[in-house]
Order: sequence, then structure tokens, then C-alpha cells
Amino acid sequence: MFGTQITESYESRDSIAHIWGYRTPYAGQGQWPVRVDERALADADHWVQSACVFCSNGCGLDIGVRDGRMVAVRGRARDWGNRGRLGPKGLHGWEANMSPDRLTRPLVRRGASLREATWEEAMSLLVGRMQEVCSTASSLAVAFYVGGQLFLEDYYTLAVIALAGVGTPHLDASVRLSTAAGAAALMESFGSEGQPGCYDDIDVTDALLHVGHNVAEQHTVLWARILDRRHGPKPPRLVVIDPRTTPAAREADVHLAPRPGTNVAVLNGLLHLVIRAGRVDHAFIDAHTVGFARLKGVVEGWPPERVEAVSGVPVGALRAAAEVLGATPSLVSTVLLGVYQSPQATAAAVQVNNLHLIRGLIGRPGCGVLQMSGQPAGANAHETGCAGALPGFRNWANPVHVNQLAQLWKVDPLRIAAWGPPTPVVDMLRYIEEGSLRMLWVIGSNPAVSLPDLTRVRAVLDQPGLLLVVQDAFMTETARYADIVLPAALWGEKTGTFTSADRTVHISYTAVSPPGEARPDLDILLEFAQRMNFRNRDGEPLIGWRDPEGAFEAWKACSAGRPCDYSGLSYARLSGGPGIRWPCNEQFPDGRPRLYTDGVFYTAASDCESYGHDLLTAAPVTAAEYCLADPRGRALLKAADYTPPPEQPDSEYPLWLTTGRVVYHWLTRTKTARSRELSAAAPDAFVQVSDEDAARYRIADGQWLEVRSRRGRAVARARVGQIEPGLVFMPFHYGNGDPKHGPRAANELTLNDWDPVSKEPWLKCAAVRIRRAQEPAGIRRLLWLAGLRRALGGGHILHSLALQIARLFAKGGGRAHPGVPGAAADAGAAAR
Ligand SMILES: Nc1nc2c(c(=O)[nH]1)N[C@H]1C(S)=C(S)[C@@H](COP(=O)(O)OP(=O)(O)OC[C@H]3O[C@@H](n4cnc5c(=O)[nH]c(N)nc54)[C@H](O)[C@@H]3O)O[C@H]1N2
Ligand SMILES: Nc1nc2c(c(=O)[nH]1)N[C@H]1C(S)=C(S)[C@@H](COP(=O)(O)OP(=O)(O)OC[C@H]3O[C@@H](n4cnc5c(=O)[nH]c(N)nc54)[C@H](O)[C@@H]3O)O[C@H]1N2
Ligand code: SF4
Ligand SMILES: [Mo]
Repeated sequence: MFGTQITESYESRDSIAHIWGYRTPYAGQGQWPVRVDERALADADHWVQSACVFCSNGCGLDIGVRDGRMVAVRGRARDWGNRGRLGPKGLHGWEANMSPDRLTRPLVRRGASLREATWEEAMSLLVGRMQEVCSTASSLAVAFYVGGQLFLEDYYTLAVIALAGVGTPHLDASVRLSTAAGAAALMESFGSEGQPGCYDDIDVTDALLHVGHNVAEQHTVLWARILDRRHGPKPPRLVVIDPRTTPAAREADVHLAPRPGTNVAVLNGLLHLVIRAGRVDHAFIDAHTVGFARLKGVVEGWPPERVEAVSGVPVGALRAAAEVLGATPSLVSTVLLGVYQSPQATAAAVQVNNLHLIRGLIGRPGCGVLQMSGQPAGANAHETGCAGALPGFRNWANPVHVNQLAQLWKVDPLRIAAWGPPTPVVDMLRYIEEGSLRMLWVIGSNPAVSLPDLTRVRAVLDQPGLLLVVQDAFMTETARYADIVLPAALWGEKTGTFTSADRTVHISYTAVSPPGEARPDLDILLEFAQRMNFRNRDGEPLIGWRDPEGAFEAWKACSAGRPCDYSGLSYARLSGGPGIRWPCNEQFPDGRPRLYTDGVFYTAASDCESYGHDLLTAAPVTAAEYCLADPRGRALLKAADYTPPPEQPDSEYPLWLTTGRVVYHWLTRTKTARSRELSAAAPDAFVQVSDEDAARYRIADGQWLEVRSRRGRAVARARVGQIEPGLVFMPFHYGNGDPKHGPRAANELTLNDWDPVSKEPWLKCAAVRIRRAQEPAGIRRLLWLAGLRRALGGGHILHSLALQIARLFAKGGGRAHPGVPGAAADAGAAAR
């Protein structure tokens, strides 16, 4: 089954060369035309309902199966998020499932090496060590860290296990590196998480604002929808705030390119101009918000000239943007990592909420803030309590909320680990260093590439006395440090649900069996709970469900009555048709497209998910303080003044570094590097530098560069242009796991510091210096040797020689080369 040579494939369109496909212009809700994208390696004998797991857009797709093997994907025409469309990762990324190097048996450390073991050996070791740590230290010595691409059923089960079974607040998800600040901004402004609007708003809106969101490359199908509106009647105006000239910035009517870390200054400047021009909805402000006078006072101090001095955004451009945002009768804003991973992350994201609130552009068609999520199931990690709040968007500081969980789970409220906020991963690292955290179970995340300051991360993962359990489908950079490795089934090999960035819930069914002895995450967690013998007050098993549908039903009960109410959904309702949005209950049996249609927010003291913080100091608002000034359903207009980032370019490190993504790769590439086409399209890391800096440092496109920060170094080829002077950009996808490459992980360089409100690390700004460098030692020789070996063994001599020649002479190794077949740097991983 694995390792089959696949020679030909059918693709309904070349998504590598034409990322967004042809245009289908439209305007109006429900009018977006269908375009079904498909890619097949063979004819399918049947199709299985699912959705794409390569971003939070939630594109519905069917998996084509033949002889028990995945052979195709096809977009679902009935699904509203994509109407049949799929982007390059959706069409190609699933091939990773068939990679010959999948983990198929548990591994257990014996001395320096990991050896294969039976599930019985691995699970009894895991449970034995867990019991030993809990009894000799305490449950506070145990932590769980989970990624953002599991299923809702896995997350909810994990949350119950951690909070009420083991009894540890050390439970976090990699959404902490991603959308924690967006979640925090929703709580600070509206009282609870939950996107106010939905993608349908794009169909009718008059204007769009993207702040720190490279939407065209990171949500390709969403961008296809936006482009189709831009090509249709009554196109929406477009404002983009990003220091790089991204595809969306090129399309924009107004592009603001601020210096890193100056989002608050720019957004305060926009609010200043909008308020000055009298373009505020006083009736809405008076009836539905608190805090306008203070907001007005703070942004008063941000005239355009001051904004230009701080951020570099010219006065004229800021005015042009404010004109669009102040005049438009409807507006959809999306916010993402350029805000969330920058200093003052929550404070900046809140200012976008404020723009909508002061203009009354919320809760009606065409008006929505999307504080985007990124990972396909990131929203579920938040909802179920794996990412900083309690399950069901409950407030850990509200005893009534904790009691609700205690009743539901039939446990003493004191048994629930909710005496403080759940521990963010950045604190877990410190507890490991200090020795108080002795066991870390990582499920579906690759922190040895994705966390900042990798020198430190490696030391933490390697810390003597730490028992590291890694549950993954591949031998990742992180798994190499593990004491126990559990082989996991991937998407397509298990059943469950996940929720897109606009609250749409999809079901994904098992299409094929996992390879070897790999098992679904839920099965592993259920067996763990059973072996640990977690019991409720009545002596029944704490986890009463045995399968995905049972877990979903349990979650429905937990979510009932909360903002993320799933009680009206079921596997049956999600099957066959399109995804359905939460809340879905008796009041909204078909799901609710927009929250806050009545101008009532979740801010009442009894409802809210968090009492909030001071946006500058991050001092938490106490329950007593909050209740005293109970906003009782009014939204909170929270102001924040700009403060400069602590690390700034200086004479030693004169440039800003920002990091991010490319369209063809997914996070730490454990999947996309195993697709031949995706890997060939973006084979290596690169350093993007401006034309001005290229001239200054005498750098040519394709030249090898060394980037150094106070924390480490990385080497990659230069890519010149489309970025502001003084700033360099590196994608963070590429790890250092492969010895034939030099150090090329962007996180060697990033800062070990974070937004104090959301605890989201500052992955988007660091001070660095660059210099021209030699190609990392050994790359050429190793490439030749690898090519020669394959040529002799595989018989494709001409192909391999051509490949070697193409590689040696290819300039700009990091640039996409869609036309060079097989130009993948990771040829081993890409081979199928
Ligand atoms: N192809 C692909 N798509 C993905 C992913 C992927 O790995 N690959 N990952 C998914 C996930 S998990 C997420 S969270 C999303 C992330 O999606 P995005 O947030 O769009 O991705 P990034 O490229 O990390 O960052 C976005 C932009 O922030 C800009 N930026 C940097 N500093 C600043 C600043 O100070 N201010 C402003 N305004 N902008 C700044 C960068 O130039 C960059 O273009 O993408 C999702 N989609
Ligand atoms: N410098 C810098 N660093 C960043 C970012 C940045 O922009 N710049 N972005 C950050 C963001 S937004 C994010 S979301 C994080 C993501 O960081 P990670 O959470 O590390 O994301 P992945 O690399 O996708 O790791 C997921 C792992 O889960 C495995 N996996 C996939 N599906 C399953 C499954 O069903 N079960 C199990 N058990 N395993 C599975 C994959 O093989 C992979 O090893 O990275 C962050 N790091
Ligand atoms: S936009 Fe996102 S969900 Fe849709 S196909 Fe692309 S990666 Fe998959
Ligand atoms: Mo993310």
C-alpha cells in the first residue's frame, strides 16, 4: 500500500502555478458561483465526506478512495466556505498520509536510542510513569501541549482528562503561538470568544480591511472569494496593513506598510481620523458600548504626523485609509499574525474591534470582525478548554462556571484544576527548566521548530529529569527528544469534527485505515483514561464515552447554554450537507450567521469568559472590580497607548526581522514537505530583503545570507524586493532537522518574550544583522551524493542528473520553481 510509485495525476487546474484559479465574479449573498477543484491519482471507487485540514478556512472536500487507499480529493460544491474550490495545499497536502516514513509502531527510549515497542509496553510505561510522577511530586508536575489540527472530540476528551482526571492546569495548545491574542481581543471587547460575523459578510460588504493578514497566501480560497467580489459588480474597497507588499497589498486600494510593532500607533491614528471626521455612530455607542470618552482621549494623541514619525506610514496614506474606513456603510475586517505575534498584540487587535464598534458596523450583513484563527481546529482547542479558558468559554475566575463543569462531570469543584488561569506554554518551558514540571505530553505539535528561541527550546526538551511523550504521525524534530513516541492516525484515517474561523462545523469521516499500528488520538486518550482509572463522584468512569460520536454528544452537553452552543448539532445533521455554524440550538436550529445582531454582547459579569485586563500592564481585572462596573451586555471600548517594542534595531543588529509563511507549506512542513509538488514549489528557506538593503549590502537575488540575532543564526538565500527597507522576512516552516542543510530555522533568531495579556510570543519582530555567506558546508556534496545514489539505484539516471544540474545552477533556491519537476530539496521526504 505504501511506497507505491505514482506517475500520473489528474488536476482540474494547476493550483501550483495558478494559486487562486480562474475568476468567477459575483455580488450578493448566496451568489458565489460553484467551481469544483479536484485532484486524483487514480479513479475513486467511492467518496467520503470531509473538510480540508490545511487552514482554518474550512473548505469542504470529499476524499476519493480506491482499494482502501486515498487516491483523490474533490471540493464540495454545497459547502459555503468554498463552493467546491480548493487551494494548492488542499489539493496536494493529503499525499503526506501515504508517505513511507509514517510512524507505524510505538517507540520507547532505551539509552540513547528509540526502540520499537508494543502498544502494551508503551501504554503501561506511560501510565506507570504518570502515576509515579503524580504520587512522588504532584499532578502539577504534569503538562499537556497539543497542536491545532486534531478534532473537537480529541480536544474535549483531553481537557476533561487534564483538568478533572490528572488535575493539572498545565494544558495548552499551539494556538498560543497563533491566535491567543485574537481570542483575548474578543474577550476584552465582547466578553467572550466567537467571531461576530462570518464569511457570508464578504458577499455583500462595501469594504474590506486586512490587518497583518497575508490572506491571499494563507487563506487562498477566502482570497479567491474576495477577488471574485473585486471582479464583480459593486466591488468592495480594500485596505491592507502589512509591511510587505503581499498579493493582497498589491490588489489593495490603500496599502499601509508600518514598521514592525507599530500596529497600535497606526490603528490609533485611524481611529483618530475617523472620530475627528465625525464618522461615528453615536446612537450605537450610547446604547451598546462603554468607554468611548477614554478611547477618544487616547487616540486624540495620535494625529497622522505622529503616526508617520512612529510607524513610517505616510500621512497621505493614513488619511486615504481613514477615508475608506470612515465612509464605508459596511466593513469586514480580518486580523491575523502581523498583529497577534507583534508587540502590543491584544491591544492592537482590540483597536480593530473598536473601529467596528464606534461605527456601529457589527451584527448586520456585510459587517463583521474576523479575529481569524489559523489552524483547522484551532477554534476547537479554544472552545473545549485546551487553550487558556475553561471548556465552553467558561471563566476560570467565576465559581459558578467552575461549578457547572463540576456538575456536568460529577466531580467536586475543588478537583477541577481552575484555581488560576490555565498555564501558557511559555510558562511550561520555565517550569521544566526550574524542575517542577517533570512530564510533558506533546500531541500533534512540533515545538522544536515552531517555538521561538530554539536554542533554549532544545535545552528544555533535552532537560534531564523530563519525561517527554510525543504523539505524532512522523518522526519530527520534537519526537527525536522523546522518551515515548506514540504513532497517531492522521486526518482521513479517523472520524471527528472541526470548526472553521467563521464558526462553521464540519464532519470528517474515516476514509482509510491508518498504517501499521498507528491509532487515532481519541483511542489513545480513551485508553489512557481507562488505564488511569479516572472516576467521578459516583464511582463511574470520568470519561463515559467510547467513540467520536459519544465524545461529540458529551461536548454538546458541555457547550449547551454557552456562546459556542453545539446542542442542536449531531453527526447525522452534519452528514451529507454543508457545514453548520454554532451557536446551533433551539433558538437557532440552522446555526447563527452573526452574533450580536441585537447589540447585546457577552459582557455581563455572570456570562463573560474573562474579566479582562489592563491592555498595557496586563493586570487582570478582579471579579469584584468587574462586577462593580458590570457592563451588562455592552461592548467594552478599551483604549491603549502605543509603547515601543523592547528589542529594536541598533548599531549591532540594525535590521528588523519578521517571520511568517509561504503559500505552499504548512507550519513545520511535516506534511507539505512530503508532497512532491508542494516541496518542489518551495524547496528551501529564504531571506526576503528590500531593494534598498540589497543595494546597500551588495546582495543579489539568490545570494546566500547569514542572519544573526542575539539568540542564534540562520543561513538561507536572499530574495530581493516587495518588502520595506530595514526589514527582512523569513518563513518559519523550515526546521534544522535535516543535516544536509545548515541552520535555516527562523526560530533560531526569534525573541523569547510575549504579549503580557494573551501570552502569545512575539514571533514577528526581532533585531538582526545580515551578511553575505557561503552556501552551508556540505550541501552541494550531499546533494550530489544523494543524486548519484538514487541514480544508480533507481535507474532514473538522466532525470537525476538533470535534477542535480538544475539545482546547482538554480539561482534563488528558496524561490518557487513550479516549472522544475522534482526540484525538491528534501528529495528523500518527497519521494513516494
Ligand atoms: N500556506 C499556508 N497557509 C496557512 C498556514 C501555513 O503555514 N501555510 N498557517 C495557518 C495558520 S496556523 C495561521 S495562524 C495563518 C497565519 O496567516 P497570516 O497571519 O496571514 O500569516 P503570516 O505570514 O505569519 O503573517 C501575516 C503577515 O503579517 C505581516 N506582518 C509582520 N509584522 C507585522 C506588523 O508589525 N504589522 C502588520 N500589520 N503586519 C505585520 C507579515 O508581513 C505577513 O505578511 O495561516 C494559516 N494558513
Ligand atoms: N517564527 C515563527 N514561528 C511560528 C509562527 C510564525 O509565524 N513565525 N507561527 C506559529 C503558529 S501561527 C502556529 S499555529 C504554530 C504551529 O506549530 P505546531 O503546532 O508545531 O504545528 P505543526 O508543525 O503543524 O505541528 C503539528 C504536528 O502534528 C502532527 N499531526 C498532524 N495531524 C495530526 C493528528 O491528527 N494527530 C497527531 N497526533 N499529530 C498530528 C504533524 O505531523 C506535526 O508534527 O507555529 C508557530 N510558530
Ligand atoms: S483555503 Fe485552507 S481549507 Fe481551503 S483548501 Fe486551502 S488550505 Fe485547505
Ligand atoms: Mo497558527
